[in-house]
Amino acid sequence: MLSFLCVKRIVAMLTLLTLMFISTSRTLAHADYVSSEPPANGTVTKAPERVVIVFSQELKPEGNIIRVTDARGNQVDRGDTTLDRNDPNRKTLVVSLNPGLSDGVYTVNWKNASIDGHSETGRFRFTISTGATQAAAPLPATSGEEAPWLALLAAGLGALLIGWVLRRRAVRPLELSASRRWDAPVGRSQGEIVSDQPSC
Ligand SMILES: [Cu+2]
Repeated sequence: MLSFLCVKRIVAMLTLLTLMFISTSRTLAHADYVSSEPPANGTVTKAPERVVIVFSQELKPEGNIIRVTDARGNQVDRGDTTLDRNDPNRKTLVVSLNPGLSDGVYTVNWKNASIDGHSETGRFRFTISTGATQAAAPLPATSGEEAPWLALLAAGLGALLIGWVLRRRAVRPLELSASRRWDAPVGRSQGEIVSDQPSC
């Protein structure tokens, strides 16, 4: 049976939890990066004409910027960052790029202005690789004198690594069982403490 005091406690607890939930969801509600085209850390095989970034929250029409630079730091976007008109939810930014960008790594820096007044910044990279770069990529063959030393060095390092891995494997089962043994009672005792408390 629930006493009057008990009901009061439950109501207070629920109110507190609700307030906590509301405050957390508010602070978490920024316009964060969700996805982009080209994707972050992705490689495209054709020079893109624009960079599109989707965020988690509606953005203001002003105060957003996407800046795209090449490996030397030169700006390659056209400075025309806008809300993407194709997105009725106003969560998408778009900027156009100089035509015919060459193969390489590009950096995207962005700053947005969320409808809630918050501003977030971030950056990511993408790579353009049309195949022209790949043809130039193969490393020059090592000379006949260097190769044996390199092979010996690699073999030595490999042996060391294998030895280390084998030793780790021999030790690990003990570590694991020990940690399991320690983990289980802790979890159980915490549960006991909670359930041992008088219900009100
Ligand atoms: Cu916010």
